[in-house]
Amino acid sequence: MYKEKILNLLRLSCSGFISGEELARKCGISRTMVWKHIKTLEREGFGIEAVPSQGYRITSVPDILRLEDIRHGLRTKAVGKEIHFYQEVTSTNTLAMGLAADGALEGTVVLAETQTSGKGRLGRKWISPKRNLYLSVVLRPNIPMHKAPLITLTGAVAVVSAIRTTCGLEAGIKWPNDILISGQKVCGLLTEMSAEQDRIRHIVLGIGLDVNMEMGELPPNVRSLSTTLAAEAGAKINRNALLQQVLRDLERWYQKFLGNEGDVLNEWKKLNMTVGNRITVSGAGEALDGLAQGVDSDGRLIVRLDNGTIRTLAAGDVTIVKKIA
Ligand code: BT5
Repeated sequence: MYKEKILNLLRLSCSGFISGEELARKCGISRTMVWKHIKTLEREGFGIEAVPSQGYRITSVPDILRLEDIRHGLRTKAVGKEIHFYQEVTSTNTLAMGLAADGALEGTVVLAETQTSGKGRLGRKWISPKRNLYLSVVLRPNIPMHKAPLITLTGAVAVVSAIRTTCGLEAGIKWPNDILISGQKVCGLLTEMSAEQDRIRHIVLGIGLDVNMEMGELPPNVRSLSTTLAAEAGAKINRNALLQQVLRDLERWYQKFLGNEGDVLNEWKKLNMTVGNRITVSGAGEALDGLAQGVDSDGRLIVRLDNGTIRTLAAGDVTIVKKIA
């Protein structure tokens, strides 16, 4: 508790330096205790400069996820109120599905530094090196099952918004679940649900966001199609701040979705990079070639095939063959 207070005071200090005496007074502890907490912070990876007669100041923060930093100033009502944080899990989605089945509250988050069996769609793998973001959020929307794909679209809109706010980068959405920057994948979303008849019990929205890893940590075939926020921004990203923004934007867009799903669809249409282009869709039976015409009110992709037939697809892997201005 004192360690966190000292950290906050160091961060807030406008002159850069804050004396050991002032830290001790503000925390109501001895200067020796202040010194001990400073040493602990250094062991956790904070760079702290100590200058006689001036005091302490932070010179660098470690690239670690810290619950205290994520919770501090988060100000959401539900999303991220409860966060289960692990250094390593099999898959945050698998854990979140288990928690949800056991009655976890809406907005509960499972967060991990790394995953040993990160999941993509259709049994594919999500490679999960450290220094990225892997999280899953439990949601309990009162919607019919056929509307569930809209949760993926809502998540994508929220993540794009958070990327813009935190990193100043423009990202786009490739239907149904990819977020791209400069045409390269930077994030994948995986929505899983439990339902009985047409009633949704719970949905887990999983988000894998490539942030600060080295590109060399991905195998060449995946690397050639991907990027990271740090690579695009040209600087390391503060993952705690980014995650906070993802949680805030998710809550905001999820509430909009519950109020009027049309708001989410309109925003999604502005951000999407699929509609209006010639595409090939695979993974949904035979490969289809055609023009992506739009998405319907359930988030399904409407494709006009070359023979003029209209197909509405609930799932698939899209390759953009030709951009039509
Ligand atoms: C996805 O599947 O894009 C959904 C990924 C969801 C991952 C999150 S992480 C937190 C939560 N817990 C989980 O277990 N999963 C979710 P899909 O569209 O099927 O894309 C999978 C493909 O993306 C793979 O076959 C690779 O080609 C590629 N890929 C794998 N790891 C990647 C990475 N780290 N960055 C970019 N592309 C990757």
